[in-house]
Amino acid sequence: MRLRLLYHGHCFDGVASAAVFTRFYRSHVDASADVAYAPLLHTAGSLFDEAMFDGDENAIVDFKYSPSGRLTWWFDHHQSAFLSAEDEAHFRADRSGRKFWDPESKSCTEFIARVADENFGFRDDSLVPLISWAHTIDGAFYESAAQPVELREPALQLMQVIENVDDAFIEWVIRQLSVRTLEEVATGAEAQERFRPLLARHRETLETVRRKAAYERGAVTFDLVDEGLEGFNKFIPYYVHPETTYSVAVTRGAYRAKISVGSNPFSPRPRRHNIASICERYGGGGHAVVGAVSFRPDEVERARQVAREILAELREGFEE
Ligand SMILES: [Mn+2]
Repeated sequence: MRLRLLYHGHCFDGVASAAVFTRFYRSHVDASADVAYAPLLHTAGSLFDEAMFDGDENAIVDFKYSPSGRLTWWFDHHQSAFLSAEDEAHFRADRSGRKFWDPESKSCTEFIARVADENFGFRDDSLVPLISWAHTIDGAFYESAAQPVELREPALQLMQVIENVDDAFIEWVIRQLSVRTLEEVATGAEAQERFRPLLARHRETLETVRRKAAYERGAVTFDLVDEGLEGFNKFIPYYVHPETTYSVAVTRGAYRAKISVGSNPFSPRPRRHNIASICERYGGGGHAVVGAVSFRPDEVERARQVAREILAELREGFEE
């Protein structure tokens, strides 16, 4: 039997979900199943192509629902799991007992493990560290800003690898995690040799942000346009300025200029603004705690102006 398993690509929770589902499937459905993996990404336009569902069974984990009649298993925990009201109605009418959604779960990995245990009697205690790290990473339940910036734990090193390497290696990681422990895979030579150059690049970015970031009245800001740095670990601003409540950064990549607005989960002062609402006013969006506004790559000056306006709003009424 051939299982096609589609997972959220370049995401620790997506990879861990694929590994946990593989173990469950081999234990509960077919021990000798031939599993073919493929990543799914949030792209503009249609997300699914019927040809993706080419297995005898087809599963999606940690990604949006598809009403395809060929889809046999589905697990997701995202609030926005349905592309349309029709898709949601299709899911709610499903009686297969193999499609599951829980937007309250902090990670899809723990959701799959819970359903596999409660509904199908499957348990594998060697998966506990993988499930626990998926919860910490996907829910951003870090103990400090230092933890995701210093990347000392092997699980976080593997997260960095998963977010930055090609799909072929990610598939290798999933296959390993479906037969070995997280510790073995994360500390193994294959993952570590890929982690080292990523760590060097991450540390360079950290030093650049440290040099450029300026803190004033509850908000830190920096501009990485001239450095050509398109992205940064979102905890870096709170690591270099632990006193800040907010962070506002301007970056430019090949396809867009971007303002990233965030709030420090370890801030000494409470967040007083809904960041999504502010970003929406400028055509962007996000969540209450983090958001972004995108511009064309040639609109850097406009992006900088909007960033100044957002900063002024976040600093308004600041009290020492
Ligand atoms: Mn997830």
